[in-house]
Amino acid sequence: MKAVLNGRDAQLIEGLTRGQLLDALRCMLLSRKLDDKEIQLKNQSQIFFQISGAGHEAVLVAAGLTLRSGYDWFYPYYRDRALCLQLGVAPLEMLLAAVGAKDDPASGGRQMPSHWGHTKFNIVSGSSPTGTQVLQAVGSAEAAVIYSRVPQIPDRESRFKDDEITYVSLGEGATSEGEFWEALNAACLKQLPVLFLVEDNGYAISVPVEVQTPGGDISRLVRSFPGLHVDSIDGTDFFASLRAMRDATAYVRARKGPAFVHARVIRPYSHSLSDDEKLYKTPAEREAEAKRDPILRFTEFLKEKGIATDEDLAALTADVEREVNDAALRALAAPKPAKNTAELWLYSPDVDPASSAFETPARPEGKPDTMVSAINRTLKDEMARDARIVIFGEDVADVSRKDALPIVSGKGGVFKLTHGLQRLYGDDRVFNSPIAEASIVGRGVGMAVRKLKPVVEIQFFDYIWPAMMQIRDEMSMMRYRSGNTWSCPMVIRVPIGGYLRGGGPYHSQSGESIFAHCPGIRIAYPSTAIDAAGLLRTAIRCDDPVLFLEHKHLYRQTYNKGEYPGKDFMIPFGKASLRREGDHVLVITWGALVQRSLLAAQQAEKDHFSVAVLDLRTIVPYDWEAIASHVKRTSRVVIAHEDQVMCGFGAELAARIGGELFEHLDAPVKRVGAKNVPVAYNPDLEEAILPQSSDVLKAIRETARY
Ligand SMILES: Cc1ncc(C[n+]2csc(CCOP(=O)(O)OP(=O)(O)O)c2C)c(N)n1
Repeated sequence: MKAVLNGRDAQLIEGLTRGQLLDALRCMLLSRKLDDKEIQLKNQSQIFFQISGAGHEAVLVAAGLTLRSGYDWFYPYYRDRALCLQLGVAPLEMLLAAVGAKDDPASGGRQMPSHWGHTKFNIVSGSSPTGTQVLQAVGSAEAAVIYSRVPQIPDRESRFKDDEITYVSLGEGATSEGEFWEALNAACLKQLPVLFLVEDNGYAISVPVEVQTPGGDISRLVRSFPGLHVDSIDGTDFFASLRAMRDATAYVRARKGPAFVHARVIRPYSHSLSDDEKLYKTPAEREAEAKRDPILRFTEFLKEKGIATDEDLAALTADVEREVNDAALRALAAPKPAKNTAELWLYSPDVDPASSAFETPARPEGKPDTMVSAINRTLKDEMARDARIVIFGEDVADVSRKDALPIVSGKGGVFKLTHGLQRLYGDDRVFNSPIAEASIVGRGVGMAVRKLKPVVEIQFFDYIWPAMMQIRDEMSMMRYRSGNTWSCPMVIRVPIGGYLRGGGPYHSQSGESIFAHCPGIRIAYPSTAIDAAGLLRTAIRCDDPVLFLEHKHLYRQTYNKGEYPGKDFMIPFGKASLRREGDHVLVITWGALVQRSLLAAQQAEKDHFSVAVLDLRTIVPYDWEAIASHVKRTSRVVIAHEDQVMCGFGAELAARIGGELFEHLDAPVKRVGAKNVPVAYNPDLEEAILPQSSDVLKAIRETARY
């Protein structure tokens, strides 16, 4: 701000100087002109997608003026071009995204334009599902609180600010997503420093707000959330927006709780260039909308107040057009990503969990103990080593009501895997979450982006599905879609599988192949206590998202017990373990089928068939080298897993063995797995549905005799 203001320069409006007001207008114009330029380029087939921020500019510039770039954290919606400009993203950078350029800072040509991302300004990579960003923003806000409360984290000062805010925006349509409500729930439960901005342009593609929201007013619905600051404004009015943003940010910065601003805006252009709004909006409606155009309103205001003349405005517009045209020319000439880079950055390029760095010797201690004990001890030791590790999920804490902690022994998970961790490490690092699986994973993603190390628990594999969007579209893709600028290394521990005699369809499910089909996730599936310890430590110390599958039936068996292998023991991913030597048939297996295959192999020996049993231990990556070398030796293969045969992971292995090792085979590859039905409750039915040792034995015999 100028020290001495003269004449019209002296007029301060809402605390803004003439120069600041003209800058605000410039940003709005720049945003609109960039949209117009992209529309032109799309019509010329020079770019491949366009979605505009038109009509949203006033509230977004107001947000940008209020929030702090590179200090606060941002999860912007795809309409937030004006905000991102205000935060410092250059027009050229936006157009680099539009042309899919190699140097597009948001994604390196991997994600559609207007899916913002910029590490310099704390703008976290955006995806396309409407609503997933909201839970991640809550996780980001939660990370700030955790950093502030856990002094043991060595570099925490550089990772958070005491009064920072995480901003997240979404459309009114996206508030219909369940994840939005899970996010509000979590934010209000913990009074987190998050600012929700709903940009309500009245339509979600062609669906009007009254079909999304009962009563057509989202702010009315959220007013009863305790501690939530709620404001409802005309988001086409720059000054109303500025006041609302200032109030909301002051509330959040003062750590009074989360804030919610509902801004009614317009959408003067169609939803995207793939849409034609004339098909569902009447001409009268479109005309009424045009009259509320925020740029028009702001310009009129500046003229009325004598802040800008027509000449000033013409000069400003010409200047913006020049900037946009120059940027477009440069973007069109920018290098594109080379085709041979298409597979880069699925995983960390720096830390390879399959490498020898993760092969450390066991230093066994104590008596042989169960898989439960091995996992619990590994978590304990890892939490002591790395204060960034946070554990949350349903029932994972010892006790949420802290007063009871000295009196009761604590829950620590329905299978007791996390027992005692809260007592040791406190409830900032180990805590219960609401029953909301998307929330568990989505918040984990937000925390991992902020460089905490979430090790979350989904209580049963059967209930992982609400989190599927966060797993498949977010956790697995964060690194890839952002061109390796953002990542979310975290661990999801999940009890899986059946053989419970009474588990029924909803406590017995398998389904690792579904997740193996999501590029970007590692999957571990140990069958012994020692492997569980070694693989879990690798999962925690590596730099990728890991799905860690723990078989419930294997938790407390005696046959897979082991001595705790020490606090630095790791097993690299993608290294199978040969559980039994054999020359005639190879059984490839994992999880609960390892023991069943070993029993079958013992039986087969009575028929003089020598059977090798190979435990894969990790599904992604899997040990192709070991498979190939044993197949070449035995020439006969059985693949045995608990999951259904139909589309089970065995299908992938069988196809690859058939495709790449055909000349080494003396028999067709046989698969053993569950029948293609859910796992029924009645133990006899369960036995008939899940693969048994006798099924593996039959397959071994048929393969050996083929
Ligand atoms: C989970 C999900 N479902 C559907 C879509 C397809 N889709 C993209 S934008 C959109 C409408 C979103 O409306 P709203 O949140 O009101 O934002 P607006 O586009 O109006 O700004 C839909 C249905 C999507 N991207 N994600």
